[in-house]
Amino acid sequence: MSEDKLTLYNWATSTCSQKVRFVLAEKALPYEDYRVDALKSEHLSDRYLKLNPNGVVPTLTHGLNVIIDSSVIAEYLDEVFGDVPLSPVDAYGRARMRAWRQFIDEVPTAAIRVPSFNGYIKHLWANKSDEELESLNAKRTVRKHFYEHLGREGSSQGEEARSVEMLRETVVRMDRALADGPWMVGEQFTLADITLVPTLVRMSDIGLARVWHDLPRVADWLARVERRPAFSQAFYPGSRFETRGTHPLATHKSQETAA
Ligand SMILES: N[C@@H](CCC(=O)N[C@@H](CS)C(=O)NCC(=O)O)C(=O)O
Repeated sequence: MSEDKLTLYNWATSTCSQKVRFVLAEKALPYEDYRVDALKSEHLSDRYLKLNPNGVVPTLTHGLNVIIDSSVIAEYLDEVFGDVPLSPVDAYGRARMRAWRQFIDEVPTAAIRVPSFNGYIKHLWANKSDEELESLNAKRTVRKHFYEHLGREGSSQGEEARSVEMLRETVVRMDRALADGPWMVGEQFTLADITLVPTLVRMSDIGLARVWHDLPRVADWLARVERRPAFSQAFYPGSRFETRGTHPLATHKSQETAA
């Protein structure tokens, strides 16, 4: 194995994977795009769990190094491949960027799972027997109780409403920050912007763009993000829930990608 080779274990529609693919594309880094087969629960296989004990995508390998957690991967890539910097040079700027990362990981990233699961993912469970579901859950590590709670029915309407409330809180904060833009922490396009993109794209794809209907700065930010060349590389055809005729969890063979 080449010492410097980058491999991203991911799947097309995973928001956390989209974040890392966006970083790789901004930096024009070539990597092997290993598509984990979600429909076969490859992320819960013994082999994958050795790489990522959380049983989630993405995972990055860089030579022999294994890096997990999309925000950590994003920062790792920015530190190691600094030619196209995605973090402010000053400590205060970096602190503001990281405060966004913390908020995004805790609030909207968790919130968006609820309508995503209810609307698009739970139908995958319909044809599985109770035994199959139980044996899948038995292999889960950090997500075991989350999926046990969702069961076959998904979240209640109340939980869904609370998630939308948290997504609204997110875009209101974005709007405030963008008043001093053009980007989330000022002049520079940073990881704070990239970390928000998959959530807003997912919201847009599942009919939640109305949540920012009165916040034109957020709409304008998203339009500018979508015009960046990295956007279409991270969100290639088949990687969005809106893509008609393509299964949301469609997977393809592992392939070499020049990001
Ligand atoms: N904190 C992790 C979360 C990753 C995560 O939740 N990945 C989802 C896809 S976006 C996943 O693999 N889910 C698998 C499952 O729920 O079974 C990260 O940021 O990488």
